[in-house]
Amino acid sequence: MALSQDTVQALAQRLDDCQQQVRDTTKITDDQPALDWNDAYAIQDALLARKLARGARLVGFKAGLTSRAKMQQMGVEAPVFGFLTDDLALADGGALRHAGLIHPKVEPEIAFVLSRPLRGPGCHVAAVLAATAFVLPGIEVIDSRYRDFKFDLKSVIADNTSAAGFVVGGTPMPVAGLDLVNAGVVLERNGVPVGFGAGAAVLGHPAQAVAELANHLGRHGREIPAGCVVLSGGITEAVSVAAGDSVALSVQGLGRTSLRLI
Ligand code: 0L1
Ligand code: MG
Repeated sequence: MALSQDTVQALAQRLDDCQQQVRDTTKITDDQPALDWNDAYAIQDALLARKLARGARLVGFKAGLTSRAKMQQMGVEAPVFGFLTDDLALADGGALRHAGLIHPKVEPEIAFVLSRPLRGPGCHVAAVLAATAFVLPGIEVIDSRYRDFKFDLKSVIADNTSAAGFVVGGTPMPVAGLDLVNAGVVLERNGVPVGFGAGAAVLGHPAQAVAELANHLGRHGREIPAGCVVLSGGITEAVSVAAGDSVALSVQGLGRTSLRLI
């Protein structure tokens, strides 16, 4: 690691304050160009520790930047991983205050819920499918704390990969018999389709993103616990949303979920 513990804590506080006070900041690598990958995840861990200390519960994980569309949109080339706490979870059809967010966007995703823990290294698609209780449609709300969504990979990892909210719904389905590669996905904003894709957009198979998450956590001696929700990554580019918008996601074979911005 290149940063001291004090600097890691100070950067976590800066990002946490931005989220709580609904204001943006410049990317942290501008001030800390030596920041390395371990520092980036250490800042994310410190952010999680701050939230847990306030009473939040860890309920899942997310993979981000897992599709070519997202990688091109953000000008990066590798997936990133973050955490989901209970304060980010919305009820299906639920409402999120736009004024509590900086510049939110939504992403259509396939969510996995595990029946048993998964631990890397060596995790692969078949192991993920064998450990999956069910999959269901998920809409992720992202809200980078960085000005104009301008960041590099290390800065976005520190910022918990822009996580700001999520909803899952539809029909939870066991994976046996499902074709998650060819499953069609339609994202609607105010009833108008704004994003189309298929599961294959996520690393060829959305379970691949879950396997890479398990391998990432495994490198740090951790696992994905049973019962956790895992968002496998945006299938299309992220779509900006404004107050008053409603967003719905349909995934072939898995039904529909939605949220509103108020
Ligand atoms: O979930 C995601 O793909 C977001 C990863 C972070 C980059 C972004 O803010 O779009
Ligand atoms: Mg996402």
